[in-house]
Amino acid sequence: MRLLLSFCLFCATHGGVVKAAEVLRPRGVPLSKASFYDPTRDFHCLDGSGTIPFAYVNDDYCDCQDGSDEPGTSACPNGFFSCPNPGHIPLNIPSSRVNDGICDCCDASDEYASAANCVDTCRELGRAAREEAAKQRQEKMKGYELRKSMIEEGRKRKKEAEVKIEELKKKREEAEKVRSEKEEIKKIAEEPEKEALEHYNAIEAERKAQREAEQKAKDEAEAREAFAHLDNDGDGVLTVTELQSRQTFDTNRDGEVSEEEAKFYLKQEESMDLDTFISTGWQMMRPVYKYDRRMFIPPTQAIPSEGLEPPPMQLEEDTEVPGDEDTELEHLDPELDPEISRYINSRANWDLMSDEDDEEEEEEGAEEDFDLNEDAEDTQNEEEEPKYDEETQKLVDVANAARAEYDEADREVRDLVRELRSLEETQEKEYGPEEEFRVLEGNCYEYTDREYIYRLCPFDKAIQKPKAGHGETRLGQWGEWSGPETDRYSRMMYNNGQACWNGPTRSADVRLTCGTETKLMSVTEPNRCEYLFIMTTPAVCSKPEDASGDEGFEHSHIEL
Ligand code: MAN
Repeated sequence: MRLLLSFCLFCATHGGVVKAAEVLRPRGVPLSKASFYDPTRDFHCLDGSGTIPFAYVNDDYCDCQDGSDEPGTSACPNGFFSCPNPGHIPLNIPSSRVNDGICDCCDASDEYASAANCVDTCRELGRAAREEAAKQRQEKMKGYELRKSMIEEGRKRKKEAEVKIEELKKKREEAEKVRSEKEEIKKIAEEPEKEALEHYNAIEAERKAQREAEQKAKDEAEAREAFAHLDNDGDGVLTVTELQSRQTFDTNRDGEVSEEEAKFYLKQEESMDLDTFISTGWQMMRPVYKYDRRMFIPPTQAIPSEGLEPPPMQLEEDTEVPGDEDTELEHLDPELDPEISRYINSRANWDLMSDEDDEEEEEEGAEEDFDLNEDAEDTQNEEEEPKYDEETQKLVDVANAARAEYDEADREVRDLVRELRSLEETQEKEYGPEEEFRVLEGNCYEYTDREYIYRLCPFDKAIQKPKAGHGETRLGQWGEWSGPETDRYSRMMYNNGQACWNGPTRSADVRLTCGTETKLMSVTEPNRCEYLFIMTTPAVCSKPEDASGDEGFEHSHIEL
């Protein structure tokens, strides 16, 4: 049985189409192994497990451990059958599929003894495959051509940047020179200015001290006068009773000055002597006293806030206080004088604090808080504003102009330094072995999935943005080329992105494949906060291999 089958198989194939250039081999043997099957010699199992007469090859009995003696039958469970597939690409299938009733080979060679009625479709399939391969080859070629122009453009930009750097360095040098000159001019202008200001400030300080002394004397005289006015019995001491005799101190406007109201102004004491009155008491009483005497003068000194309570409410303009002959109300019309107007408002505010029923006044006063300290500061600021004499002003103006020119020159240098640094940083980046990736810098590419918009700006950053809502998540900054040693420029790594909650900082791995367009094809997140970008770009297209070998399939494989 074994011999017969072997012989018949040999005979059957031997009768097939044979051409001079074709290699004869038993059924199921791939071209690459044809030389091991020589019908004139014994067959050596390919794994060295034994030697058998050649007639045992394809006799439907498994002799070799690796199944190499039965390439054309299903006798060995671990063997392989090679479909010659003339007109298309040869294919290896497990030998268990031989004659199993299913067409695996397009040339129907795997079903030579079954009832499957397989039809040879290799020529059509081969044609379609060749057409597809040609198309892909063309695309690759186009990509390769584009890559060449990217290289050209990249090299051009590199040169331009080099030239620009040289230019900027020169400009920076010149700008630094100008800045030094301006600095010198500034120093020269500031010298006399400094001297003049020192001198001027000394005079000013002296004048100010004099003014203050005069003001102090004036205030004191005013305080003495008021004290004399309030000290009914002229005994040199203000008492509760004396203050109670003045409507001025009727804080709650109930028609009389209570002991409590009077004591407020006496700092909770029974009486106050002239010295205490001058140093502190007058400051408290002055606003109400002045107002009621219609001699409002805006306060110039801060009143200690400690114990400051609402002053009296008596606002009627026609209130007559005995001895109020010296009225100056005419030039203190609240309509015309903002200070007095503010003071009146403040009175209204104090009214509010002591009389919550008075709603009308509440509205008026709520807008503004009267702050005597603030007032005092305002006055001080006004006083401090330097106004120079003509000579000093001239020197200040010259120095200001010199300072402005120096600042301008300094800004110029700093701008140039910044521009230079950014260009030099660019030059330090690696744009591929032939500068082919340089043109990608400055562009950004987007990919949108169900939830996010991803943006990749090569050599800069990778970003994730939710489609709904706003705010961006930084997935990474340009890091390095990270492809394998043999293909380093096939992967880019962007790292140090935003920290992932309870995880690592985000990072993006960008895989580059050949395409006629630079385009993001997909973005996924295979591990939490680790993103995988697939991008096509002509920059990685290599020259397609010669396609002439494609036609060779048709006559490459003939069975024995
Ligand atoms: C955001 C996005 C996601 C990421 C989670 C991690 O929702 O950046 O891609 O997986 O944060 O918490």
